[in-house]
Amino acid sequence: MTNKIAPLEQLKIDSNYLRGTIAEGLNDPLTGAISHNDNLLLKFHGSYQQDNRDLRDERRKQKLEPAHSFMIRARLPGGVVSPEQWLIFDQIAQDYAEFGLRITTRQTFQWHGVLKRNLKKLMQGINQANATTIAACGDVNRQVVSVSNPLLSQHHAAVFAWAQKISDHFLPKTSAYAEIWLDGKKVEELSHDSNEEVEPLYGKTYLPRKFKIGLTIPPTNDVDIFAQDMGFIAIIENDELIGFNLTVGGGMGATHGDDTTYARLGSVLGFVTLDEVIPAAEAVLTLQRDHGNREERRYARLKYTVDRLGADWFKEQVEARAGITLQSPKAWNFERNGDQFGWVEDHTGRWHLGLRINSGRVIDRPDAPLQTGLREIAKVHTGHFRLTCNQNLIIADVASEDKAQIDALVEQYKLDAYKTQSGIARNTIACVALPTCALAMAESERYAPVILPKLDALLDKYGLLEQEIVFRISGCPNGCARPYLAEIALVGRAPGRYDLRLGANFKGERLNVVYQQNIDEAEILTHLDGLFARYSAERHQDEYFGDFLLRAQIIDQPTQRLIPLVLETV
Ligand code: SRM
Ligand code: SF4
Repeated sequence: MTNKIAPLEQLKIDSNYLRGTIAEGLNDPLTGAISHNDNLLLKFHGSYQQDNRDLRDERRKQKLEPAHSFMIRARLPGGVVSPEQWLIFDQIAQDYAEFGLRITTRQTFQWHGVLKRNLKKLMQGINQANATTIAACGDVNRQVVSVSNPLLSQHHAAVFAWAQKISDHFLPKTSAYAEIWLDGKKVEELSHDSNEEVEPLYGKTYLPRKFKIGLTIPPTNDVDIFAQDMGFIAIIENDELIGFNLTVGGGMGATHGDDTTYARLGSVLGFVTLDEVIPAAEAVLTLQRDHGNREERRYARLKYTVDRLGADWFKEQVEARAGITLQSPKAWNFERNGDQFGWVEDHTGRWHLGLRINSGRVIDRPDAPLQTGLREIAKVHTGHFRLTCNQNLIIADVASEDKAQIDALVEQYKLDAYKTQSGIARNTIACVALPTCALAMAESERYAPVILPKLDALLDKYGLLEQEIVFRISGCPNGCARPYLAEIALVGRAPGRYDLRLGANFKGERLNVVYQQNIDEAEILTHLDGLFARYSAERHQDEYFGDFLLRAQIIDQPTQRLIPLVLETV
């Protein structure tokens, strides 16, 4: 193993706990941008510098600097938002952002297109809503996601409380955030000032790479538990939450043409009791802190650490660090990784309304003024909102007598798209991609409304319009829409060209495989036309599309790669 660390590692060391020169850069009026290094550090504060890629060429021709702006991501554990918070988030979107509010695939909000001069005001708005953006991005534990399905009653609340607790436990402690964004006002948990003690858990170099945690309650897998670095599958016995199955090493990101990078399903390490949750979680996170690859960021995620050192070794180390013995995993059964829509009543008689928000974009369009509609609902709603990992929304905790009022607003503002959408449309996720994402190779969010009607037409031909099919589009192989867990996925290669991947299962427990590489829309539709025809004619009763493709041997059994080919760091 060489001792050469990745440049970002040195930057973290030199940054004085994530300060860098961000504050100075924000005050520089000569440019709408900040420096490259500050941009890398800014991620830890929950923001990315971007530029509008639609305008790039034109501005280059005019010898102007790119149209720089910032994306800001909130940290909202479990995706829970109060009506008061909603109204503040909506107001800052109107005041400072360009593309409305965006519900992400990790059940939080992003604001895009924020100019440098407005960045601090937007951050302060989020903090006024009693939320934060710290560690929403960067090499730290990110937004902790938690099951959204409100039918899961009292266990739902208990699991959400665990999500909150885990999120708080792993929050960075540096006071840099308060200094830069809140004018030095130090919120309690960020108030350490002794240098050695600033980050007791993370230290100066934080984690080697991003780290993601999720919790869910079977039969719902709406968080895609096997895509998380660390996952907790709730185990309920005799109507009581007794603990969790612990998973480690899930992740989606890969690079086209590089087999040493790959999507991986989390491995189930064992069962932990409630007392063991925090010690076990801390053991996993610190193992990754100490053993993750800090030389080559490509291999720095926990999934590569687990594969490099072995799941058995990893399990022993978790036990040793946490001072526990992991029990054998308990049985679980998932049914779906998508959302369900419409009203459902919970065990206390309160109601929850699942609404489909296409690609999570809450914005006023001529045919559907969603942002206005949700603002009007937030003004009268007395419960809360729940963002889902499928980019959708639940208006949660509604009294029977208030349902009619919510229904009327939903209808007035065209928030009831789910009622007329096909089974595939209701189960679609598309990542942001163009114009804001710097890494996009092809369209995604803007392509979903183009391809979906064409897929609907094919499905209709074969009487499959109501069939639920998980469909996901990512503008590049980083996989922000978790495409490798979709029955049908498009992964961008170049403008208008995608890999067509097929055959994950409906419950998010199997990866799909590449069916065709680098094809255009006409080819995508031709392939799917033939496959839908066969599915319609040959499927077994209640058989999902992904399962059919595997049974009919149209695709090969996906293999879970265990050891990356080139890794010489141990
Ligand atoms: Fe992501 C990078 C958007 C969920 C894997 N992701 C990015 C960036 C920040 C691009 C960049 O680095 O410049 C994208 C910003 C686009 C924009 O304009 O907003 C971006 N990721 C998103 C969001 C907004 C997609 C969405 O449509 O909702 C999601 C925000 C989640 C959140 O609220 O925290 C989002 N990203 C995911 C997920 C899904 C998940 O976590 O469940 C994944 C796959 C799971 C995983 O992490 O393995 C994901 N994003 C990546 C990767 C690949 C990481 C890897 O291990 O290789 C990158 C690139 C990177 O980190 O270098 C990336
Ligand atoms: Fe951008 Fe790629 Fe993520 Fe889509 S999958 S948001 S294109 S990084």
